[in-house]
Amino acid sequence: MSREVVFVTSNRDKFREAEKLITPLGYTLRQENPGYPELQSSSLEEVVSYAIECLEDRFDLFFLEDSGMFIEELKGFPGVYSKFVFSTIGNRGIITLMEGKEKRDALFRTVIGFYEGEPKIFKGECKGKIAENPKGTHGFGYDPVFIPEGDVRTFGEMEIHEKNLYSHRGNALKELIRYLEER
Ligand code: ITT
Repeated sequence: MSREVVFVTSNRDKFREAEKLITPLGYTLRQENPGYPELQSSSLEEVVSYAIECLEDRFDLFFLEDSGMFIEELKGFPGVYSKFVFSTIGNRGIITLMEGKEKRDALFRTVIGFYEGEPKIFKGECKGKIAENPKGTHGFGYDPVFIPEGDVRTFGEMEIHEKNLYSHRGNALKELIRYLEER
């Protein structure tokens, strides 16, 4: 059986993070970016399930994922709107929204949809805090403002392998890898 796995994503940084974890196991990871309709939904799981349905005729074995950052004091914002919020107010806007807030807890979530004849869902989370100021030049998106629990640095200050140790995506990918290894 082929050990090639397709990761459908427009995001090269996500791909690099996945590659770091998956290729040492002997799989080849290929990035595809065919574009698919993104459901407007309040659930990452629904977005992913719908996307899998849209693409299941295109690839034999693939996965995709949807991620979001949920800030406790902002009632879970930006959550499923993370992409729009990042492209509009960005990290500076997040820092401004957090001004004067004592509780800076936040949660990153990733939901992976994997398809090989049938869909499967894998999830990962990472608890952390919103930094007082953006820090670091690594990674992408909200990485410079998110400090994972167990460290004092933002994801933006970490190499990919370090981020993978803590991250929502790393945790979801580890679930996927466990499944791939056991099937
Ligand atoms: P896809 O093509 O895979 O959907 P995307 O970049 O559109 O890639 P998402 O919709 O999953 O990714 O992510 C929503 C936003 O959340 C995205 O624009 C990023 O800015 C941010 N984000 C997602 N994962 C992140 C991570 O690990 N670190 C920092 N920001 C992240």
